[in-house]
Amino acid sequence: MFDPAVETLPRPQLRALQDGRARRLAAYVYERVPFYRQRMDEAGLHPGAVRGVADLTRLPLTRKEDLRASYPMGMFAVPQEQVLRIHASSGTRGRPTLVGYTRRDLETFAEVNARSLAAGGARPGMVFHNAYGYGLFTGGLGLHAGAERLGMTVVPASGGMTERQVMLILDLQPQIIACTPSYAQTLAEAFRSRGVPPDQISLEYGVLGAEPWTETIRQDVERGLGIRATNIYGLSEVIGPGVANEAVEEQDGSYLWEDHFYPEIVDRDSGEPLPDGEEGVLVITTLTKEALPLLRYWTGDITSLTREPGPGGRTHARIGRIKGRADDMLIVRGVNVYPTQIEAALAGLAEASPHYQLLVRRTRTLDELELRLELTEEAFRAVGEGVLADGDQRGKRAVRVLRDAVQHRIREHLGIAVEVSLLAPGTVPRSAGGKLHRVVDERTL
Ligand code: DLL
Repeated sequence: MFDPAVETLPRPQLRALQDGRARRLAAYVYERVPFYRQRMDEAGLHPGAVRGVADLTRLPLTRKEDLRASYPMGMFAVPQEQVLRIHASSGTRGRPTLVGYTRRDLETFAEVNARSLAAGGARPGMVFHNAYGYGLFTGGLGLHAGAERLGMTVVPASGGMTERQVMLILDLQPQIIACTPSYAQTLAEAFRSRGVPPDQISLEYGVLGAEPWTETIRQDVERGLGIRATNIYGLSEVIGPGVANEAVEEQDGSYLWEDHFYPEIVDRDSGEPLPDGEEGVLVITTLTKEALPLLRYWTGDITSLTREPGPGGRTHARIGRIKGRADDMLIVRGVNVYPTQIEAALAGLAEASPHYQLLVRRTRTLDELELRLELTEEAFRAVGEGVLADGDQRGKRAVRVLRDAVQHRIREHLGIAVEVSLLAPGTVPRSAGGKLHRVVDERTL
């Protein structure tokens, strides 16, 4: 552990720490952020009346629109001269959301990433290959700072230029890598096509996140790179990467560093708080941030939370895998579908590779969902080649059987019909370095 005293702090003490910080936060934002002063006045919550985090839950949620409305820096709590760095969220539509960091915020950013990396297997002295993008995106610089804080040798590879990344990894022999899970898949394929087997790749650990992924993808990259992978979570508005990460020896939920970030799970429709274990939207209050403190920020990410201490002694809450984003949920003929549910439905189907794309389109009034699923090399050799080369009847029958099996699984799991196209290995788009978008919703294009 990077900071055992804090990471294993007994829950009553952790709560007392949070309560003290919540009191200070309430006074801080009331004085410095007009948006929050107004909200607190409207809720009849004077800062002096805040005794702890529980009182803050009387305030309404803060949403991305609130940050957008005050673009670029209207919600900052410090003058620009005290802002040492700006990052931006990776919004695909319209203006990005800007976030700022004071000197102390940058220290916090480094600290939570050092903790997250250490939980993921990192140790001082290791070589760290950082393939998250450097720039306005928080991934590269955030993990960079964490790795330096921990005392590793950082290789700031950034995203993309896969051949150069492969060469750097072979030459510098890093023990740990950080990148998106989809880019880890791209790298694994690059090693495979160079004829480098996993046991000749020096990497031992992968700290992967920034996009939704599944156990199937975890197995794929663990086998392909010969690593053990943990699920790091974060978002720019809250700080960037390092809000939460799994412990590599557990791989059972990501510890959310509660001395800095207070989590709640709320109902996606009503916004009402939900009990531990129930699935809803993660809402976070930043307890220590100076430049851009956020109270009850709606992350949009669907997950559940447990406060049961982990087997390794860490006491902070753990979040489960992010199932998807509340606003990315597909509604297909009235049925709610998260892409990760499709993956879950296919888990264990030997012929299915972890590479797929989902296309949603509307023909006249009906929504149609097409799953374009890549076959594994073995399945392709066994059933696919004949058909995709447009010949062989036996191949065709075998493909039909397989397609039916996929459709059946999806109907069983999700209750919807889906059109299935089986594709040859290597044909579905791969990550070129950053986040991969597996869903193409033609209805919104
Ligand atoms: O993606 C920060 C980050 C960088 C996290 C590197 C982890 C590693 P944004 O670009 O603002 O920040 O995007 C944040 O990405 O709200 C989630 O929807 C998604 N996301 C982040 N981590 C995970 C994860 C960074 N482990 C948005 N699993 C979040 C699923 C994730 N989704």
